[in-house]
Amino acid sequence: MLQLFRKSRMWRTHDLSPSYDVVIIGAGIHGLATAYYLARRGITGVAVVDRWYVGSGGSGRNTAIIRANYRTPEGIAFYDESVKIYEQLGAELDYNLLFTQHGHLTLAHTDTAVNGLRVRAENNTLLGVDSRVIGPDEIKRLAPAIDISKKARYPIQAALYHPPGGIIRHDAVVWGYARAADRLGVQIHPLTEVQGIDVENGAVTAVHTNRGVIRTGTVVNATAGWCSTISKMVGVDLPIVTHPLQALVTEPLKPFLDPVIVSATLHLYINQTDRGELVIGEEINPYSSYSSKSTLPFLETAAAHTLELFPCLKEVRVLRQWAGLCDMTPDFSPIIGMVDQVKGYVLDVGWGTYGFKAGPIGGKMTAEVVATGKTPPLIHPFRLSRFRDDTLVGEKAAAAVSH
Ligand code: PYC
Repeated sequence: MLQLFRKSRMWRTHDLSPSYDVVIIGAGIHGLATAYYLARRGITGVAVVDRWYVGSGGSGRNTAIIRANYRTPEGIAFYDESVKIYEQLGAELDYNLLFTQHGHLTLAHTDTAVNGLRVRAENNTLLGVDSRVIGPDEIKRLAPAIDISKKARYPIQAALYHPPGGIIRHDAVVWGYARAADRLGVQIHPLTEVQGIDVENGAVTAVHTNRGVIRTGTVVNATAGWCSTISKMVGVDLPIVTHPLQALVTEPLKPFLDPVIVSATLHLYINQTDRGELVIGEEINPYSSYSSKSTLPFLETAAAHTLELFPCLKEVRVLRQWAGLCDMTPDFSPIIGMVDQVKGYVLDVGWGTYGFKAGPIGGKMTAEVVATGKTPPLIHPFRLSRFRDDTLVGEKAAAAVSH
């Protein structure tokens, strides 16, 4: 009986202890993955706190696209490691993550866009990531429903084909990490809002929450949307502007679309889940805001752009829309690692529109930083001080959205 109970539960609830070795703020994929990889290293005095429920932020509000076909060598190497972890994560967490690698197509509708895809294909190939430029006939073979006719407003000229790309069930990834971290001894505390962080003599000493004060020497900021607010609590300013990103899901259809389709010209991305629904997204809202309300203008443009690529979908009904918050950095790359100003304060933030695909490697690297006090070479390019050193990692143009 006890065995049945233990198997069916996801994670336990706990009273808040007065102290932990590590406090991770944010129970999304990055925070939970960090906790899991810390626990795998034997560091279990870990609390993950979140102002709301597990996966309530960006982790539950994205389009769950997994890929490594980035533009910069730093980005390609980093996201490729994440894809490799995703490939065996379901087995490792013993959880069905519905990960399908049916390929990813970034469409180009102009000569300039084709040139951009060629650069990405070259960089990807040099770093061992499977990615190549293909023409309209091959695009049609991979996605038979797509309109490749010359009559289109923006006829499709080519695509970057990335066979390992795909989609995953985002909630399952979050729950899988949470359950595995819990089983290794991590405490997960939803409804625990951080209200202040004490810094004494240049080092973190305590976290104030609505449920009490926690003494700790290490705080990981793994939040999205609120990362600047949390960072201000320790006096560290982040070069981040927060924008909403909207998406929608349609009624389920019979399987007709294998690869993820992305169009930078139309600022559109579309994929079909294993449940048959189409998940469709557009560009970030063009203004900074903390609103997670979805809007009619988004629905109108997303529907119009979808029909430009897939006229056959004109009768399909939309089930729901949502919005998430994206923390955009000036170079469209994340900020990970320790900061010079405050000892014991670690960042895993600035994930813009690309945080979910990076969750496993982001968490693994953040755990390594916390456990060793050293910066692994893979994330050295993404340190906060790059904005001071002028060594930015420009990833804009690596997606259909601000990236
Ligand atoms: O980078 O693949 C991506 C992406 C899709 C939606 C937002 N970002």
